[in-house]
Amino acid sequence: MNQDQLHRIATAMVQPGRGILAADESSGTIKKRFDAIGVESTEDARRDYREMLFRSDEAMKKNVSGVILYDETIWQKAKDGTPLVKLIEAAGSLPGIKVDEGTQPIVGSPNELITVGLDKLAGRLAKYYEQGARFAKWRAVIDIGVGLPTWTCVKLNAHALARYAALCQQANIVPIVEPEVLMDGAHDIARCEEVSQWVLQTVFQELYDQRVFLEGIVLKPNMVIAGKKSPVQASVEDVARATIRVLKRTVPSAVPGIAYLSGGQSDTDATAHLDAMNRIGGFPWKMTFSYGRALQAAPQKAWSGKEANVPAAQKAFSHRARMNGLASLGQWTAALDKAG
Ligand code: 5MM
Repeated sequence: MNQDQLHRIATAMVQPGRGILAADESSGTIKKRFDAIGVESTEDARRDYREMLFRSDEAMKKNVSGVILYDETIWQKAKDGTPLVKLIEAAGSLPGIKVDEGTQPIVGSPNELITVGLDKLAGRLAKYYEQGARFAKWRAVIDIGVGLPTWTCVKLNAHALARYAALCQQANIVPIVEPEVLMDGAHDIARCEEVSQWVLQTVFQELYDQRVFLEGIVLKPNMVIAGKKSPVQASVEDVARATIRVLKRTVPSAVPGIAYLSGGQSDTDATAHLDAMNRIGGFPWKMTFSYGRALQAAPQKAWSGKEANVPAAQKAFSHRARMNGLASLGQWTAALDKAG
């Protein structure tokens, strides 16, 4: 393991003003996104769409530190034959790869999910490194509900995340550790805070037990937020304060940075929350974005599968990337966002 390299890459991923584009939708998820804009999800359409994003010079050069790819994309070539990975590198951004293989019901707690993909992971990581991947991502999904999550779910997922992280570092790949507490339920912000704290504390205990080099990871957590169906939604400041409080209680300061998922928040909510946290400040890590939906919803709509719409889609993507870049510095304003 090259600890210097791992630390350098992890630090570059969370450098000020930049964050991560999560473009690692698996085939089922990208089909859902394309269905919403009336585009058939063929291999070529997925390539055209992602090529459009990676050729968005302004966003990629100024605000995107890294891109999380799906297995299909890391081997794909642009229309002119350039590997998509090379487009990302040429923009000064780092290619990364989602290495989990989705989820399965937990034996003994079938309403909860365990993320799978550890078998043969070491071999896959070596191939991804050769192809240019310098970081990876593994997402654990934790649902809040009546009697959920169970300790079984929290413990199993934390163990798998740490095992994945250790294998990544052995391959000189920075692991993004993503334990996502879902915002799908009707729970209030206090319940999300309680569960997020439990999950993060368990994840860091497992990382410690498995001797993961903390200076060479990036944490990708949910923000502490009320469930979508909760009648009581917290203010931007309450979300920011609760999220910082939980992270301060659970995340060692050796970790270089935190790159949040957006989790189904609106584009501007995700930006406003990140901005509010960075305005509060007083924490030891960089805080930035690793958004999928909150970066891509606008460009997807603008693109709608038409070549003629590429400039408009790139403009929409660059705008969201710039707004989130500002939020990572605590310099975003709603007025700037509206001005487009
Ligand atoms: C882009 O979405 C990612 C892939 O999800 P699937 O494996 O279900 O296709 C997802 O893991 C993503 O990286 C994170 O959840 C963050 O994305 P959001 O949309 O929550 O910001």
